[in-house]
Amino acid sequence: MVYGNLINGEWVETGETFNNLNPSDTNDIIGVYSKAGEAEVKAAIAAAREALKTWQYSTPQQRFDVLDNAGTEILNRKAELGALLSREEGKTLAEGIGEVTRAGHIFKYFAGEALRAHGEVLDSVRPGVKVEITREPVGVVGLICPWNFPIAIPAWKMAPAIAFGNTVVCKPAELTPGCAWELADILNRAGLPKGVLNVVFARGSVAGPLLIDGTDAISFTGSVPTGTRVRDQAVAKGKRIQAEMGGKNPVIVLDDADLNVAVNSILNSAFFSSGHRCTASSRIIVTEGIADQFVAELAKAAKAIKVGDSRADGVQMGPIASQEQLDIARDAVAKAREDGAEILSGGEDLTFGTPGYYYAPTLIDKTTPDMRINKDEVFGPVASVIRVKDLEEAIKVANDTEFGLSAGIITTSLKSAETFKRRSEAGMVMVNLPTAGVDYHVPFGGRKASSYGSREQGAYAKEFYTIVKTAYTSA
Ligand code: UN1
Repeated sequence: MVYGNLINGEWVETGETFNNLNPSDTNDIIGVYSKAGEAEVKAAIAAAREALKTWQYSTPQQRFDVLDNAGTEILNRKAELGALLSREEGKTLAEGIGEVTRAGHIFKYFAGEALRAHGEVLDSVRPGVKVEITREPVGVVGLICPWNFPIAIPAWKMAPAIAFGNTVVCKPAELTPGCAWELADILNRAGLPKGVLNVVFARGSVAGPLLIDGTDAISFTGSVPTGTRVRDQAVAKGKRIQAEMGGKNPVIVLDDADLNVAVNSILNSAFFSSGHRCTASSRIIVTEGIADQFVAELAKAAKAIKVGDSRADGVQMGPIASQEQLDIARDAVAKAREDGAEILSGGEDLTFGTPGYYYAPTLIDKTTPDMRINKDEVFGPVASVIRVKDLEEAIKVANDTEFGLSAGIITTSLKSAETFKRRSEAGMVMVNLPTAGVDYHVPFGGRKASSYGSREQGAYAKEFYTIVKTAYTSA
């Protein structure tokens, strides 16, 4: 069977295919997918444009029902979909099931959001005149999704788009088409009229320009270079754009930190999911008093992480998702070595009897803020330690980056935590928690080069997926 592209409610095949490979064992072909070209992307945009004519006036009940049905099916199938996710992306089975659960909850949340009141009514400054502020759909939205959250990210873009009456053309990541296909199938059977959701497995270089041209808004999550290009092209054409890009997320560990909290939260956000999170902790900024003890404990814990086939029992970290990402991790570690840093754990490939992209959780010590390892995003299981004198220096180093997505502090001092929350230049700040692993009902997004446009998720999603109308009535 070849998995097709969803265009106008039909599964469309093109003759050209690509394979979905398991990064734990590249001999394992998970599925064969039909590659969309220019004609299919254009057809998908046309179908979405046509469907918008009626879907924009659909009732909240219709939208609720579709999203609620989809959420229910996703939650019912979480073990099966979680296994698919783990097999195609490489995160562990538990992480895969967790992500599918999150996707199910996102659909349930936005089902409710379709019913909630989003407008306002005011008296005009003129007598007898009423002002209504309503929110209308933006139109056809283009969703460009990354491979690292193959179900949650498409979910948190599709669900609000549909909840607010938009129609959609989604371009999933080429590396992880499996979950995107399942999501398309689930929504297609959940009661969506044809053309409201279209999913095309096209190359970014093909789909990107067509989506920017043909849609009314683009929601992008991915790398900084691609996101910046998409943003600039969209802005030049006057299109609404939101882009979630990279991070070089700092976490500060102060002398008064609870050592267990520090080790466990950094273990989680630096190494779990193989570091494939834009919210991953990558710069660990530690004050001198606790540095030696903390670094020794963290290195011990990093070495003890059980790496292996993503779906095997007891595995805590799966492979890296692709050869390209593996090369980026190797290269970043090589540069750190060249720059004089010290590798405390990992820094090498691992083998487990299958051809997979296995790399050891890598902790690098004796780094300085200006080293390349502290500037460039690795997007792999690699974190570096920067030692500092005090909170003041820690905050300065934490903010000394072009990025500003997530930032954390581990401390038992209320005063230090409050100071950090106020002065951090990140969009999301975490106290005594991992920098990754965010809730679905609150805004997600960063500052500086990490993000552009309005926030995703929670009630803030409506800022992107609706457009405001101000209506005056004199009766
Ligand atoms: C999380 O930390 O749970 O691509 C979510 C990413 C982010 C999502 C992170 N947009 O990694």
